[in-house]
Amino acid sequence: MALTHFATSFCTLPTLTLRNGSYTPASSKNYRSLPPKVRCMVATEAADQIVRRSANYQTSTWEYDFVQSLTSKYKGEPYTARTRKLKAEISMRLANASKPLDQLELIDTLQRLGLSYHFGDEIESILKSLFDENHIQNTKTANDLYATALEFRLLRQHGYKVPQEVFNQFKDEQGNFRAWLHDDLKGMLYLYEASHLLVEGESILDDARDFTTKNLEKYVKKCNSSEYLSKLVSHALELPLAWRMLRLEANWFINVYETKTDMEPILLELAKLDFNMVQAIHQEDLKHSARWWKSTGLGEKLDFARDRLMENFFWTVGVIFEPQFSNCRRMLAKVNSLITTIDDVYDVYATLDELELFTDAIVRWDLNFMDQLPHYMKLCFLSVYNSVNEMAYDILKDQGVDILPCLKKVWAGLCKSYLVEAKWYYSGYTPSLQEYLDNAWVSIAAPVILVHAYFYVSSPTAEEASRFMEEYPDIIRWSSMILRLADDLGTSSDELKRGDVSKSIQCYMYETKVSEEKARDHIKNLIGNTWKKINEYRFANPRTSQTFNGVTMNLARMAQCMYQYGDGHGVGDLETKDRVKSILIKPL
Ligand code: LA6
Ligand code: MN
Ligand code: MN
Ligand code: MN
Repeated sequence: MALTHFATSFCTLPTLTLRNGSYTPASSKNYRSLPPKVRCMVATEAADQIVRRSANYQTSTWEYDFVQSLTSKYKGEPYTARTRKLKAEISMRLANASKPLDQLELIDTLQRLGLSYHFGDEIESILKSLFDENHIQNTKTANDLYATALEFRLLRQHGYKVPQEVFNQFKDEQGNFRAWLHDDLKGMLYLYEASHLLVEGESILDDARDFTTKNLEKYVKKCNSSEYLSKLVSHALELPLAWRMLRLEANWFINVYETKTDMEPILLELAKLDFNMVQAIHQEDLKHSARWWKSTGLGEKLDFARDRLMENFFWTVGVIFEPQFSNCRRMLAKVNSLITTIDDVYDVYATLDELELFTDAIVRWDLNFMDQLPHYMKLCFLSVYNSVNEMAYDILKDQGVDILPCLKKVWAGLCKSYLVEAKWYYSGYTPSLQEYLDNAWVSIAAPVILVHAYFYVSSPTAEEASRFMEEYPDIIRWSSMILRLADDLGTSSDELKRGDVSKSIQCYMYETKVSEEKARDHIKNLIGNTWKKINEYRFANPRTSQTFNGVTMNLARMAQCMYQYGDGHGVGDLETKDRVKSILIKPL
């Protein structure tokens, strides 16, 4: 649809106000042509004459009645009894395994099958003692790349920073990986996965990542793709384990594990049973969230905005899947739905004048400001206001901490960052990549999601809560950055077509004059570098807020999942539809 917008303020370039002061553009060269027609339009205040943009989003691909009809038999006895029995047997195996490698392999399989959360304490104590006795360096594993890489990865995944130098033994005098490793496919695969747990400056792991990627790619071209190991290799090359959404990965691996010749039936049985039982809980959370979404009426009344309850709920399962966190998923489904709707208000539908008013109302958090809003914005404002106040009330009631100031602040920050982008768009300004990212890690809404989640998963003491509210941990910024960059890779082509602010790829192209392909590679590299910062953060804070650190990493993983093949969030019938089916609808 043509981009046409009317507002009195368009004739002059607006002053761009950032949170900490006023912003004056560096030079006029960063102003491109203004959005089509904006400059030559005669301004009008009459709402019925405002021609607005449209993103032409499809309606939801999921029917409300279908969602409410979901049921699962995997509830209560005898399933819980059978799970208890299987879990006890596996615990015994973990404890009685005769050598560390057997224990490590079992831990790896349990993680991949999505079962390790049942054995958290046991796994933790096994890894801790291996780390404390410096097992990886004291064992003569010079000819066993697989065993070294497996132990290295598991220890690092659990926050133990074993030194990258353990891989020096696999290099020759010239510092190259030894020639015979080329034939060690399994070792190569495990080194590839291990190398993604690197931090900035770890050149041995950087080299290992390049070396294994190249060799595994060569192998994939000539292999028989139906073999177990080949399936793992192709899958790993698409995305490493460290970056994968946990439930989807568990679902995929259970199916592959079933085809493994020496698989263990007891593990397979528990994995399937547990997956289905967890799915039954997710279905109840989903139904609850869908009833709430319907009750807001936003999906029907705001036809310009994405009606994506299912996708919004799917994100919450990516962020935290464990059964005991239903409240967190239900809360996050609301937050995500509100964010998705309001993002479209800012990016697609509203005029700049309306956006100034809406931002003001949210910043002040004041019902008195509702009078001045157009009707559709009243709906948005009041649903955010009511939902967020209610969440703050829940935490006040259950945990005795008043988090409303913190929630108000993070929502205000989001709306201010949206407004910055809207002003950039209407003034035709293209920021530098850095200037864009300083705002865009906020405008992707991940800080809102993560700040809400913090209080629902961490149950902080009053003191911890106030420390958190004073200064958010850096990991929030890194996770948000990955969500932003992945989203830009998946959505910016369509966004720019319908009319939107330049995103990271376009800012970088404009700044450095490189091709789109080069710019995309640059953004993918930034994602890799940001993961290094996340890893660093975890090694520096290994035993604190583990659940919350997991949530932040899971949000980044979920982003790489949602935007793996394009806009999996906004375009409902891409890959997302099948993924949602396999995680939320179909039992194994
Ligand atoms: C992505 O859409 C979107 F709606 C978000 C709010 C980001 C993540 C959403 C969750 C987790 P879009 P923009 C619900 O690509 O405008 O329009 O920031 O986001 O690029
Ligand atoms: Mn948007
Ligand atoms: Mn936006
Ligand atoms: Mn986007």
